[in-house]
Formats: sequence, structure tokens, C-alpha cells
Amino acid sequence: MTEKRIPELLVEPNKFCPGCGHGIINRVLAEVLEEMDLAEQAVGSLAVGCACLMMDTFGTDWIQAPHGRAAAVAVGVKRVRPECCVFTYQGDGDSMSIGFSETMYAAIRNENITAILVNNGIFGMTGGQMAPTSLPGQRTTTSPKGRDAELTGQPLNMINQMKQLPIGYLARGSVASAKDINKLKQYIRSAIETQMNGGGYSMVEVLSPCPTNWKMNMESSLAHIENTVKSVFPVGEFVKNGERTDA
Ligand SMILES: Cc1ncc(C[n+]2csc(CCOP(=O)(O)OP(=O)(O)O)c2C)c(N)n1
Ligand code: SF4
Repeated sequence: MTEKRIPELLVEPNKFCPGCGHGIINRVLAEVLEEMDLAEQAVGSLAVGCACLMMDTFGTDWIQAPHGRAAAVAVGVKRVRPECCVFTYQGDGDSMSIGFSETMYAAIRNENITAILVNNGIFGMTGGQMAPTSLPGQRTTTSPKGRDAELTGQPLNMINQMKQLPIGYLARGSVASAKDINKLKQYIRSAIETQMNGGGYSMVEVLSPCPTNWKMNMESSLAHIENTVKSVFPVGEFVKNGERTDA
């Protein structure tokens, strides 16, 4: 068996907690950008959260946006540098809570950017507070008795919010297994191909573990995604080449 080469874009070991899904997603994204020969043309837009730890270790060009505003900043970059491969990389607290409006309006306007939204069901960096995606009954530091959906609403499903829009590509993947990681790579590749072909807005949501704040080990956090999280947030492709796959 030949050893797999570490992508050159991963210039230093990542700084995420052991078992964090961000490290896997970083690796997949780096592989896709290198295989598509886009490493030099890629510009990432980051705002807040653990995602920002990749700024030092992932060797693309980066632009730092205010909390929630990564999509708005990415749109600005893409409009003035259309030859670049412009992507956002954000957690769910950042992109779906404070940045809900910016995330949605980039999709509503069918902006030609790629959004990678990491759904770990929690605000990771700030200590495990409830996120829009926290599951009913999920214990977090701000819902210690479990999320009460009567009081706080049901988890936000961004795919459902976006799939009726005239956009290019929409998928939800996961890092729960090797099979899922391979599919995730195809989804991210399809999203970036959509952008580079001028096909409009593309978004890939990724179900990802936060073992530190979920207070689980890596194995049980991956089993939790497989057995519980996926039943609320189904994985698959929902829009491809501008057409809904479930219509
Ligand atoms: C204006 C502003 N308000 C609050 C914060 C604090 N803050 C930092 S990261 C974060 C949320 C991160 O959660 P998420 O986007 O889910 O990413 P994760 O860390 O889980 O990957 C918040 C609220 C901030 N940096 N700036
Ligand atoms: S706090 Fe959670 S999301 Fe942040 S690096 Fe650690 S495991 Fe990952």
C-alpha cells in the first residue's frame, strides 16, 4: 500500500482538538483544490470560530470578515476577482446564527461563490453554547437541561431554506465514516466545479463532530452523527447543475 501524500496546502499541522471534524474537512478541501489545480487561485473568507484556526495552517490566501459576514466579503472578492476560486469556510453558529442573513442573501442572489458550512450543532470555540442546529434535547452550556424546541424552535435546516432557490449546487455531507468522507470530497469538488464553470451559488454543509463540547470521545461522536444527527439532517445532493434532485 502506498502512503497518501499530505497536500502541500496543509503547510503546518492543524490546531483543532484531537478528533475534531474540521481537520478532516480541511484535508478534503486541500486535496480538491490541489487536484483541480486551484491552490494558487483560491481565496478563503473566514469570520469567527474554530474555523479561523486554519488561517495559519492552510496555505491559501485568506480574508478575514467580521462575525457572520464571510459570505458578504467573499462576494466582494469574487465580483472584483472573478478568476479566483472564492469560498467561505464557517461554523454553524457563525454562518447560520449571526450570519444567517449574509449566508442566505448570497444564495438568494445566486452569487458565484462556494460556501462550506460546518454543522457541529454547537458554538465550539466559545465553550459549547446552543447553536441554531442543536438538536431537540441536546445539552449545551446554555441549554443544560437539553434544547427545548417549544421554547427555542426546531433546528435550522439550511438545505431546506436554500433548495427552492435558483442556485447551482447544494449538498450535505458528513465525516462520520471513510465512505462519507469520500462522498464529501465529491460534493466539495462538484461545488467548486460549479463555481469555476460560472454555475452560480454552491453550498456544502458538513456534519462534523465537536468531541470537546459534546463531551464524547471520537468514536462515540462519529456514532452520534451516524445514528442521531443524520436523522435530523439527511445527507446527499439536493441541487445539481441548477436542478433539484428531489423535485
Ligand atoms: C461580534 C462577536 N461576537 C461574538 C464573538 C464570539 N465568538 C467567537 S467564535 C463564536 C461562535 C463560533 O461557533 P461556530 O460558528 O459554530 O464555530 P465552531 O467554533 O463550532 O467551529 C462566537 C460567538 C465574536 N468573536 N465576535
Ligand atoms: S472546540 Fe470543537 S469545533 Fe473547536 S477545535 Fe475543538 S473539537 Fe473542534
